[in-house]
Amino acid sequence: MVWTIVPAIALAAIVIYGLKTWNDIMFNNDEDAKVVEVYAFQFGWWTRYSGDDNTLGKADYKLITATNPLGVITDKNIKDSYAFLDGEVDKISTILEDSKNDNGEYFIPSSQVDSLVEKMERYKRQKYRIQSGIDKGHLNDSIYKAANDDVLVQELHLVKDQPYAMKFRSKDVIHCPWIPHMRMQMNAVPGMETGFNFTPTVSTVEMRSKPEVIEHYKNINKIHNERLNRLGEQEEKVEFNYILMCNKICGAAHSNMKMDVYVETAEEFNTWISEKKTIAQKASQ
Ligand SMILES: [Cu+2]
Repeated sequence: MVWTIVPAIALAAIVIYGLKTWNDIMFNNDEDAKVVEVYAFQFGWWTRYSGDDNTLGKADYKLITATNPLGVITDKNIKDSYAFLDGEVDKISTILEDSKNDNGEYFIPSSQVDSLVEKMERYKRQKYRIQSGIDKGHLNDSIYKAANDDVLVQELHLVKDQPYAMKFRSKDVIHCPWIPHMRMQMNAVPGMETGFNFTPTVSTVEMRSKPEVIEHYKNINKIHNERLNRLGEQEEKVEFNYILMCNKICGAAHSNMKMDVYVETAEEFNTWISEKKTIAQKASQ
C-alpha cells in the first residue's frame, strides 16, 4: 500500500508543479509583455516588433513576395501581390503566344504547354484567393492597421527585465528557434503560431563581465587568433554574444540559421529601434 500511495503523492506533486510552470510560460496573459515575432525560413530568420500598439499585424502566406517576406497583410502589400501575380500571368501568356506558328498551333511540346498553362492557372488561383479571402477593399486600411507600426529586422534586441510574449511562425518546414544561453527553444511550425513568455534577466554587457565567460572567451580568442596567425591574417577579438539558432535539422543550410541576440537597456533599445522604419513608413517611400 505504501508503495502505491507515496509514489502517487510524489508524482501528483511533480505533475501539478510542472503544469503550473507550463501554463505560466505558455498561456501567460501578462499585458505588460511585449509581443515579438520570430519568423523562420530556409535558411534564416526575421524578427518582427509589434510597435506601439503591441499587436502584430495579420499575415498570410499567400501574400509572401520578395518585398513582403512574412506575408504581412496591408493594402499596399495586397496591391503589390496583384501586380506581381498579373505580371507572371502576362509573362506566361506572352511565352504561349510566341510559341504558336502562323496556323495558331503550338510548336513546343504539348507537355511544356500544359505545364505553362498549369503554372498560369496557379497564379490566377492565388490572386482569386487573395481577392476572396484577404482583400476587403476600402476597409483594408482599418482592418489591417495593426501592421502599420510593425518593424521588420534580422536581429533580436531585447530589453533587460522586460517581459516578452514571443511568437513563432515558419514559412516552409519545421524549424526550432533556440537561444542556448537562455535554455529556451520552441518549434516554429508552418501553418500555425507557437510561442511562450519569458523575461531576459542578464544583459549582454553583464554576461561579458562574468568571470567564467571572460575565462571561456580568453580561450576562444587564443585558439581563434592562433589560427588567424597561421593564415597570416589580422588578429581580432571575439566577444560574447547571445545567439538564436535553429535546433531542428531543416535542410542543407540549417547550420547557417543564426541570428544575433542583444539584451540591453531600454535606452539602447529605443535608440536602435527608432532608426528602423515601420511597415507604413517603408510603404510610403
Ligand atoms: Cu531551421
